[in-house]
Amino acid sequence: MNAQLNPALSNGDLDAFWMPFTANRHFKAKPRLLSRAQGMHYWTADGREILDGVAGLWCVNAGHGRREITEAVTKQLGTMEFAPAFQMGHPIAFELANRLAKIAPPGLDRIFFTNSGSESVDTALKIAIGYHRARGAGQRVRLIGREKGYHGVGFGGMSVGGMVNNRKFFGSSMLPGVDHLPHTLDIEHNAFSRGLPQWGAHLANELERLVALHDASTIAAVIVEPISGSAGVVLPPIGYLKRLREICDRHDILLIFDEVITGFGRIGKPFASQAFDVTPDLMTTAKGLTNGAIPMGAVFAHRKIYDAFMQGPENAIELFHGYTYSAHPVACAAALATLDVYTKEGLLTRAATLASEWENAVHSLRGLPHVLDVRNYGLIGAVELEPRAGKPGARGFEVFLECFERGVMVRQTGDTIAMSPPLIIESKQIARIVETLGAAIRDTA
Ligand code: PXG
Repeated sequence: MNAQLNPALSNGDLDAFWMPFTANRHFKAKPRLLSRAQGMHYWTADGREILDGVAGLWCVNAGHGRREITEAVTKQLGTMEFAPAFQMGHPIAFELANRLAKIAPPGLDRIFFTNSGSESVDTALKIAIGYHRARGAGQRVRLIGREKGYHGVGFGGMSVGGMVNNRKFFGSSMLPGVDHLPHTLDIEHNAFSRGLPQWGAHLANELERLVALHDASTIAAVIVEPISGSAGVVLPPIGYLKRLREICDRHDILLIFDEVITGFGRIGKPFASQAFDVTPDLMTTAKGLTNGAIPMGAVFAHRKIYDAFMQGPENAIELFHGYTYSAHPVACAAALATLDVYTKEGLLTRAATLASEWENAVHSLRGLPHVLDVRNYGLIGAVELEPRAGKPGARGFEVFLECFERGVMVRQTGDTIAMSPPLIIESKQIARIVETLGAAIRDTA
């Protein structure tokens, strides 16, 4: 089977790679190998064209094979492949931070570089705790996440995260002192909402309950995704994020938005905080920062947070944190070229112009067998399917496989199918994704 899909691989060749978040045995028995990509498409190892309905993994926002990014990376590799960022610097790291500061939400103009979303999250959590300590409130160490939240796979991100499978296998090896808000997915009240759901802003008041339980003086930060992606696209009810912001302000708690998925144009503004008009104190990003071409993440910190650290002797390190590859020159080059592409092609706002067409398209799936809910915002869409009796996730996986067979790549989490195409998508491709998904749902019914 393997050899048939890719003549370059014999059966045993698939054994060594322990694949992440993958059903390894199922995959290796029937692999789906991608070997080339351009624009809106992948090509499989056996030459089939696949329309990319998920921008790789929510990251290739400008589409695949962007010449400008390839050239910038190649040039940087030829000029200086690596330079340390600990007690040393290189110009394009500063140039990139300045460029990012210009598109950042108000005040979030101090940028810390990482290599992934998980690292961005753990960095932001550490900065939040360090910030309070620097201000003489070292007892504020408690972190609040949310059910169904996904904040990567580091111990910090896992602890504040709220997806059960990502937690339950790792025993009690969680950060202490973490609590969770309830999630905002409520199909009973909000099924088939177009855009943000009406019902549920009051769920933010649960933060007051946690403050009453733990006392504000012990809480460092609240972290939420403005829109949860991994959990199957969970939208914030109208007014919910504003209310979280107000409660955090009232109690001097930092608000962290995890914009690893929503950042860089996914919902029609550079960042979701701008689309929703709610400004966090810290913002985590990755993915679209380099169009997925080179791993990189960035934490955007409010200037007041940076300034709080800038005290003590001038020759002392202010934040004992960083990665060998923080501000890696090749990643910086990729990010700068990516920002150029986004700017030149208006991609940071293009999702806003496509949003209503996208909304109509995905909501056309309402009424198909087993469709319990359809959710959308910007260029994000999700279809929630009724689980097969006693087999949660089985229907979702079948629909995902059927779409792939039919030449469209979507994402599956449990029985939810998520879509987040490159922001360069054209109308006929929107139609193709939705028609294919509809056919797959009908055929697997
Ligand atoms: N925060 C959020 C909100 C994310 O969506 C991470 C942190 C972690 O990023 P890294 O770069 O460490 O993976 C993510 C990652 C999916 C899917 O299927 C989503 C992610 C990763 C893989 C799959 O929806 N998001």
